[in-house]
Amino acid sequence: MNLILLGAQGSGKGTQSALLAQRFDLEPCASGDLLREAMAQGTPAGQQARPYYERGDLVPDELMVGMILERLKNLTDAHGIILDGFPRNHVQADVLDARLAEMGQAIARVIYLEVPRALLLERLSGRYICRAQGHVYNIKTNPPKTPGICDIDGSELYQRSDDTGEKIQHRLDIFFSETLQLTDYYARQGKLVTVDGTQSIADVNYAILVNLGAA
Ligand code: G5P
Ligand code: MG
Repeated sequence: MNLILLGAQGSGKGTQSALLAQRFDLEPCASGDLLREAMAQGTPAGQQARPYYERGDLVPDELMVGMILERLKNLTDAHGIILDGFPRNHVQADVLDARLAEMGQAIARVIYLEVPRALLLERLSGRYICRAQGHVYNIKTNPPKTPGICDIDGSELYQRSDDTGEKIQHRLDIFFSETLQLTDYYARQGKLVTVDGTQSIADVNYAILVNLGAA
């Protein structure tokens, strides 16, 4: 089973991706995590992506698509993938469909986490991420047991460089003007499932499982 998590910045893609990957033994593939890793390692792709990332703009398609196609090479019949943050526009969605078809694979379901803009802003300004593996916390709704330290691997928690006021607004503008159109694209394919993403993390997860026929 191959899944896509579609949703605005702060809708809970990363949070639900971790839960679903564990539940269904899927390979998590988060485009933002790939970029942050590449930037931290200073690879050529990371260096090219950095200015776009820091502005909150989409990284050019050819760069992003190249990184994702590389990851798809690990995909086998036995072990599906869960995509978080990719695709974000029609070019990316078309490339993904074409590549999967060449591999005799397809996307099974696209889960759209629907959350209103005001709540997204609140969530992102309270978000902290762990340095080692990107585990996600929220100072108000999902705090770590020890402030500043990841419960799971003990590494330091930090705020992302693109989680500041103006950049958050800019990223959300791009989502609502560009990426949201993909809900129509996948609805036409009969693959779209819309879930109310305003609930607790556990309730959102349960709603997804119900929609996948796995609850
Ligand atoms: P990213 O890294 O993909 P965004 O901006 O798309 O980043 P983001 O911000 O990572 O998405 P998310 O993963 O949807 O949001 O949200 P999350 O981290 O799980 O949760 C946010 C907060 O809400 C947390 O504090 C969490 O605890 C809380 N929370 C989560 N779920 C729930 C819930 O159900 N209930 C409650 N109450 N709270 C919850 O992309 C970064 C940049 O990389 C580039 C772009 O520059 C982009 O800006 N990029 C691409 N460029 C081109 N093409 C692509 N495909 C690209 N992908 C990335
Ligand atoms: Mg994320």
